[in-house]
Amino acid sequence: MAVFSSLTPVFVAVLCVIIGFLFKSSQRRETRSKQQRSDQTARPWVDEDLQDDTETSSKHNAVWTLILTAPIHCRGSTEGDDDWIDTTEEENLPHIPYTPIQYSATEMLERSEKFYSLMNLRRSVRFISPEPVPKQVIDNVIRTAGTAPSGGHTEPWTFVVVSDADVKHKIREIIEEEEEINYKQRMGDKWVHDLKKLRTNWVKEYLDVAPYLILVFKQTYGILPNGKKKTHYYNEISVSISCGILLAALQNVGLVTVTTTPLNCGPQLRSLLQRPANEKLLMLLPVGYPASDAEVPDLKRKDLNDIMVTV
Ligand code: IYR
Repeated sequence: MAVFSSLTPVFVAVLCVIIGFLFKSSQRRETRSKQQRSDQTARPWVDEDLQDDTETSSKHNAVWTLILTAPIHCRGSTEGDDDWIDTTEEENLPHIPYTPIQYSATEMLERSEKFYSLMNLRRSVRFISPEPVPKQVIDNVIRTAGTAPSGGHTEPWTFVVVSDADVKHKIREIIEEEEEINYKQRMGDKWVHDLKKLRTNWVKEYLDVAPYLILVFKQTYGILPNGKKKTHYYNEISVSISCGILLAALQNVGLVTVTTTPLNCGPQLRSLLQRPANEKLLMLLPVGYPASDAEVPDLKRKDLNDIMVTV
């Protein structure tokens, strides 16, 4: 009895520690589930592209099934670093003199004005003519897009050019089905209301009509001929820059497009086009001449003073 009563303060102390621990961890659980609930309300839809690491199954891509697919930022601990190269293959890349293009100040001014006037005529056009466009022009605008700078010169882009009517129609079906859900559920009232003035909806006739659809994929990592993966630094911004150059190249030849980023369509389109798991759809551009009755919203651009700060 004496031993028991002398141990009582110890028991009480241990009990307090256990109760304290249980209380703390139940608080942590509560905070986590509150956080999850608020995340869900803040983000009502999930872009499936983020979880899309499934391999395409064609013979052409059979080799991909042997390769682990998660991009570097979400690799799990079970994946081996052996799949990745740790140095670049071109450590001794020679450097050569840069050949500058030189213009006089007058020429520069003239060219800057001309180029601005040309680009200022660019509009997102949703009414595209079915009139055929020379394929070589498309080849050249894509070559031009491929001149974009990229992180570590990794050139992390794939431009899929679709002219086949059946494939275009399948693309339309995929996009319209998802876009209907986007407009009715995922985007929310405010977003849909904000777009009202642009007169857009989920019906995308241009996907059948435009002679070409260019689907721009960002390669989240590269795969070398020996199967090793290569980090594609800044792949999203690199491919976005190449899209900007592509838009300028299209404008330069008098073709029109509308920049579209179909929400939640990436995985289905990637699978339809048999692209590997390291490629994620970034942008879809229907390309052609403008329809003769094409209309665009009468938008104004911000003044120079509203977009430029000079220090
Ligand atoms: N992707 C949809 C919705 C859309 C979103 C924005 I932001 C636009 O500027 C225009 C449309 C669509 O293409 O209809």
